[in-house]
Amino acid sequence: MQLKNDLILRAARGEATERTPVWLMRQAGRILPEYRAVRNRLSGFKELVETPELAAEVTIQPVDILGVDAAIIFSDILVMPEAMGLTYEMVEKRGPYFPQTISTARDLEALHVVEGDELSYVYDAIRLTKKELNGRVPLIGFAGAPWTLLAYMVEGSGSKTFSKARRFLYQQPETAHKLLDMIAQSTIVYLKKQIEAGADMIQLFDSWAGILNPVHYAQFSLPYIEKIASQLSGVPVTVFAKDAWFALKDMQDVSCRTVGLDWNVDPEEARKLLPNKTLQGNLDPCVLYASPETIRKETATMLDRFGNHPHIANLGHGVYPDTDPDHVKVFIEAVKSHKK
Ligand code: 1CP
Repeated sequence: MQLKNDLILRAARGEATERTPVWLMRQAGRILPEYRAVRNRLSGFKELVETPELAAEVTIQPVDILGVDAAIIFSDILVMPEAMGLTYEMVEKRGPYFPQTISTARDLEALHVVEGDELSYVYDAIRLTKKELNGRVPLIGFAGAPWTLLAYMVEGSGSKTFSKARRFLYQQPETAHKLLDMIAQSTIVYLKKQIEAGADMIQLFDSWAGILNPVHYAQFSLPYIEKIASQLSGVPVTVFAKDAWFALKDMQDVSCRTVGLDWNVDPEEARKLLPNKTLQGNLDPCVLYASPETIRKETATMLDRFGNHPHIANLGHGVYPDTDPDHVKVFIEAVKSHKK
């Protein structure tokens, strides 16, 4: 299937593009009333994730409604722990919850490295979405980075500090490495199958990168990201490690094409540290609460700071749930009409 709009793929490969491509992290489930309408008909989040027809529908909504240059498959990073044997629940208005957690080496006995079919509902959703997109824009597949998934598997839910998960690294480093390796192996299988099903691009979310100290990040996160990224071929890979400004320079050596930046990173600094990578980001999601005039001004300033460096415009993290979709459209239009 020939893509009608492949701007984001060309930017990811470092090629010059006529304009900067744009999409938003978490574009497919947080802000659109059209999403809420689908979601409210269902028993819960998991029904949506596990029903390919519905997942495809909400994946495509932001393409139709917001005009983004890529779709991201509607799923969650937590489907992976579940496929390995640790079930999650999604509690309304509170977030994920794991009835069982990992706290000792023995707990790993209940887990297995996935063979792939555990997550066939994701590949079915990708195949269906590709068909329905009919080449309009590329489709991004994704997974959580091993450290971020371990954090949820040990902690059992979201947390401000993830102190149980960090404590685990100090008290049981060998078990942590064993678990990280199981997650990495599972993720390689999973992402290869996403690519086979039609994902045009892959993003790894290391959402809790920034709570590790630099030494732990180099020991417990980066090697597993590299292990995954180096095994994926044929499509460009993006690594988004939130708040890991201290590891930016190390990303130069990771086998990915694009590095995602949060809004704490100075684009000009990132350009110097990562001369051979495409950069993605990094507008503060709170800019979208401002007036249209301010959104246009801030977006132009951000784009100018990336200059001629290969760039994919995005926010510095997921769009916040109470953002006005009309303000998101102002951001997208501002990127599209910007003169390089
Ligand atoms: O039904 C609902 O509306 C529940 C809210 C929701 C949604 C829409 C959750 C619960 N997950 C999702 C979908 C989701 N999650 C997508 C799909 C598409 C999209 O929204 O565009 C993606 C890419 C994710 C990825 C994800 N899930 C991350 C990484 C990205 C990031 O924001 O840092 C993380 C950390 C999660 C865990 C998760 N899932 C849901 C919540 C509330 C959370 C965060 C919990 C916490 O704060 O620890």
